[in-house]
Amino acid sequence: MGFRKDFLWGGAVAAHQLEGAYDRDGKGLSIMDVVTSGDVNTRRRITGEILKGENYPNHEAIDFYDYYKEDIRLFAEMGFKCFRTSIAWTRIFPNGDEEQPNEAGLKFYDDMFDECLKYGIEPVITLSHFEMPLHLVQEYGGWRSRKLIDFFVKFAVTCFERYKDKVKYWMTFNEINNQADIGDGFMLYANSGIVVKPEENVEELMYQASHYELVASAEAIKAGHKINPEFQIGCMIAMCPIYPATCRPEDILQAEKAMQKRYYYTDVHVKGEYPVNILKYWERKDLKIDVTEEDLAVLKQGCVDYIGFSYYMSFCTKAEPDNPEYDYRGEKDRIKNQYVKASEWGWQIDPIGLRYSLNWFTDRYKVPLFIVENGFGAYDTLEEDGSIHDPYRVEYLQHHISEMKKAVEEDGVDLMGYTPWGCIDLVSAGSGEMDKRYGFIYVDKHNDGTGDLSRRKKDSFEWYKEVISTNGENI
Ligand code: P53
Repeated sequence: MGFRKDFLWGGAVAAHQLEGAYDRDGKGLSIMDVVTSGDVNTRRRITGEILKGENYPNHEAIDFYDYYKEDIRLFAEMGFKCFRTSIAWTRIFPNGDEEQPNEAGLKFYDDMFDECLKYGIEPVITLSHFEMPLHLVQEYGGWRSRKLIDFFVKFAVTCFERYKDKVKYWMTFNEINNQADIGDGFMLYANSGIVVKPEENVEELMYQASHYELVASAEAIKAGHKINPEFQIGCMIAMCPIYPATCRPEDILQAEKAMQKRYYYTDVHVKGEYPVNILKYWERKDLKIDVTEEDLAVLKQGCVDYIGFSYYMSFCTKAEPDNPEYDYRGEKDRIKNQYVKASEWGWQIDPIGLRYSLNWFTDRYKVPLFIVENGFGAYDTLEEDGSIHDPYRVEYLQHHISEMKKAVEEDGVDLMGYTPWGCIDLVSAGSGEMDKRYGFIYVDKHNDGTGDLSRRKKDSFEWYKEVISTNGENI
C-alpha cells in the first residue's frame, strides 16, 4: 500500500522563471525575455524586443544561475528525490539555428546536474518550457514553420547526448495543450512563439504549430531512445478537467467535446495517432493542416513512456444556444463552478479533480503518470522575525496529496512521482509577477524588481520535508 518505494518526490521550476542571467555566457534572447511583468489585474505585454523603461522580470528572476548551489542544498534538506527544471534552449543554441552549440551553456547544466546528483537528486528535464529562441520567431515565424522541427530535434539530441549519463527523465514540450484555448493569445505565444496577425486564421495556426511540435516531440523521443534505452521520455499536459455545468445531456456533450479539443494531444503522444474527432473537426472547419504521410509514421515511432501533467484547477462548461456544434472555444465557454472555491487569481481549487484526472488518464492510456506541477499561488507575508507562515499552501497541498494517495491506493493508478510547482518562489508565467508565490522557500524579490534575493524557509518547508521522509504517510 502507499506510494512506490522509489516515488519521485521533488519540486518543479522552469529555466526562464528562475535562472535570470538572461544575457550571460553567450545566452541568446528567448521569447520570454521580451515579455513585461504584470499582476493579478494587469496582463503581461509582449514587446517583441527589449524596450527601455520596461520591467522584464525574467531577466534577473531569482538568479538561480548564481544561487543554484545554495538552492539545491535546500532542496536536498527537504529530502527531494528529484528536481524538475528545464534547459533554456537559448543557452545551448542562442539563436536556435546555429550549427554548433554554446559550450558555456552546456557546461552550466553539467555543473547544475552534478550538484543535484551529489545529493542523490534525479534531474527531471523539460526541453521546451515557454522559452524558445526569439530569433526563431523573428526569422521563421516560430512554430508556423516546419523548419522548427529540425531545430528542436537538434537541440534535443544535443542535450540527450551530452547528459545521457546524468539525466534519465525527460519531457519534450511543457503544457503543449494550453494553446488549444485559442482565446488566450498568450499561450500560443508561450507554447509556439506565435503572435497572431489579423489576416491569419488562429485555429489553423494553432493546430499547425501543435502538429509540428508533436512531430518534433516524436522524432526527439525516437532519437532519445536510441541514445540511451534507459531514458524515460514523457509528454507534458496541462490537465484542467472540464466538467459539465449540469446533468443536462447538452452540457454533458459540451464538456466531452471540450475535453476532446484540449486533450487530443495526449492521444497523439501516447498512441501515436490523432483521434478521429479532431480530423473531423479540421474537415468541418475547412482547416488546412500540413500533415504528411511521413509525419504520421514518425508519430507512431515516437510514443511517450509516461504522461507528465500539471494540475492546478478544474474548469466547468455549459452548452450555449449559439453553439449548436458544441465547439469548445476556450475561456469564452468556461463558467464558474459554484461548488469549489478559487484562489485570488481565480484558479478553482479542486483536489478531487486531481483524483478524477489520474483516473481519467489511466482509463484512457494505461501508462505511468507523473504529476509534474501542482500548487497554490498566493501572497505571503514576511514577518518581522523573518518567518513566513503559509498554512493555506500546506492545506492546498495536503488536500491534493490526499486525493492522489486515494487514486494510488484505492483506484490502482500507476504514479511515478509528484513535483509541486515553484518549490522556490519564482516569476509567474501567466502574470509575470514575483508576488504570486508557490515556494517552500521564500525569495526576497518583488514585482517591481526590488529585493536582496535572500532565501528563507517558509513553514511549509518543514511540512514537506516530513511528507517526503514518510513517503507520504504523514501529510
Ligand atoms: P502561473 C495556465 C494554466 C495552467 C498552468 O502558473 C499554467 C498556465 C500559464 O499561466 O502554467 C503552468 O505562474 C506552467 C508554469 C507556470 C505554472 O503553471 O501563471 O507550466 O510555467 O508558472 C503556474 O501562476
